[in-house]
Amino acid sequence: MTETYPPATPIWCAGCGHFGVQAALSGALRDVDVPAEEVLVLAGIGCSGTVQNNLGTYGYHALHGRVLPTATGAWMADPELTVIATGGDGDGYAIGMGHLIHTFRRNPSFTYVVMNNGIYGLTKGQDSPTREGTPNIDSVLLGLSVLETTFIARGFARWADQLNRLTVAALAHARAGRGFAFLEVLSPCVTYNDTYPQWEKQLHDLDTDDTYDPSNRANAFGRAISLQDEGRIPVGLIFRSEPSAAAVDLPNPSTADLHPASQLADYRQLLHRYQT
Ligand SMILES: Cc1ncc(C[n+]2csc(CCOP(=O)(O)OP(=O)(O)O)c2C)c(N)n1
Ligand code: SF4
Ligand SMILES: [Mg+2]
Repeated sequence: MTETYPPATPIWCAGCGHFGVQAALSGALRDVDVPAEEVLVLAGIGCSGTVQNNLGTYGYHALHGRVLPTATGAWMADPELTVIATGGDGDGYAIGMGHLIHTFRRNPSFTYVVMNNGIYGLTKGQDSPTREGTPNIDSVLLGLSVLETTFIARGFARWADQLNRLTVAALAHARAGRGFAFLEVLSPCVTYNDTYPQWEKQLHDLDTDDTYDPSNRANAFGRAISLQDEGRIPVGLIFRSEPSAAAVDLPNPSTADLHPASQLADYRQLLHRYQT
């Protein structure tokens, strides 16, 4: 018999942007109509990382910075599972940054939602690599620069309608096997770095811009850079394409023979060297 648990109550401060991300994820899971038992939400370490307790799906709290390799393994073991990796900017863009670049490159079909608040919220507000006023990283630009990427979007925790649409679009992209759906959410920390007022002034909504074509990588890159130069932050569906023919072909352990006789023979030979 399987024991089930009700979703936990969020432990975030009142007003934390992560509530908006949780609402968008719950709404998107209802919209794509996938049963909770076919969904695995993984999370990194941080205030953001507790989101996987609250959704009523399978959950996994990964080691700090290691949510992407863990999610990649889960998706490879069962490509039918709806896999959603989540986490903070500290988890994903500092200790986990190496994994982000290689996940962009490998383009596995799962969703990654990063809650960016410019700081390490859980450990009381140290600078993360996206903190304004420090030499900071823009992971949207980084994703656009890796030619295998197929889905890049950015939302804002307070713009619920757009965030719901982007979350549904990300899940649909990954569930259709079109690759890695990367969604960064600007998700302010009201306690240590309240960026709501500042970000609201800086946002530029590409979804309502008729001149913008999200299928053109070069234009997307150019537009993101020019907006950055103007002190603006692009939000919306920034880039979406089909996987390239040169996409990395990942081995699939769920369909591979894990016990081929030749490997066993090699292994025995190896062991024998240590016995003699
Ligand atoms: C290996 C390891 N190093 C450091 C920590 C301490 N730590 C806990 S949360 C965190 C960063 C959280 O920041 P972020 O991912 O941005 O999430 P937020 O709390 O801002 O949502 C750190 C460094 C840890 N738990 N494990
Ligand atoms: S400390 Fe900041 S990130 Fe953490 S729950 Fe509170 S508002 Fe959210
Ligand atoms: Mg953070």
